[in-house]
Amino acid sequence: MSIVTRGFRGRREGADDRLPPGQYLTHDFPVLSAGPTPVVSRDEWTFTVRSEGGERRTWSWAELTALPVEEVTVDIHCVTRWSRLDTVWRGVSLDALLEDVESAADFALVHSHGGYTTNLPLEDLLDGQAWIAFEHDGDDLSPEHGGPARLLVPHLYFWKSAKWVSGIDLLVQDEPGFWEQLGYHDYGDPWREQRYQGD
Ligand SMILES: Nc1nc2c(c(=O)[nH]1)N[C@H]1C(S)=C(S)[C@@H](COP(=O)(O)O)O[C@H]1N2
Ligand SMILES: [Mo]
Repeated sequence: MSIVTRGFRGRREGADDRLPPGQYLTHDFPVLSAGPTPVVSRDEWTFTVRSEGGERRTWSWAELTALPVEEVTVDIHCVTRWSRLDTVWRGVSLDALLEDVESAADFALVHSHGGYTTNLPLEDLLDGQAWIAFEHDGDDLSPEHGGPARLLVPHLYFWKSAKWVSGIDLLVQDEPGFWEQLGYHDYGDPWREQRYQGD
């Protein structure tokens, strides 16, 4: 006789614990872009932070890659329900970039070549939570995945990880980005399933 009680199955280690509600696991790397892939070379690439007072700080490719480069292994979750585990990236943390930017702003609006935008609280870009990433799984980031460089903010739904990132505006007041204006959640925490406004 076997007595199987649901409560005694124990906690399974592995993928199940790492999948937020409503997500499924995928091993390929889907491309999700709201428009055509902009062509930006490393030579012409720049990244500009504009503070709430209008002060600007711009980094060239050489200046970006002269900063400490970190390798991170993270899980990513798209609002269309696919998740990938243990994706490997190399890039520069936003902590390093924002270190000597003076700001009292609470919000950030991220801009991309091609016009895409997305918003998030500034604190979600800090403390080792966000990177400007330019390598993925050991290769230069391909154009369709956001190369030369994209934002990587893995703790929020992946639409916050702006591809072809060109800059960040630091704002006193929150401003919705591209998907956020179209009804997606302002914050987008996958573990709280914040897909749409009101979730
Ligand atoms: N510039 C830009 N960034 C973007 C998008 C986009 O359309 N344009 N799509 C977002 C969405 S919805 C997702 S899920 C991820 C997809 O990244 P991937 O194409 O590398 O999988 O990029 C995000 N960043
Ligand atoms: Mo997405």
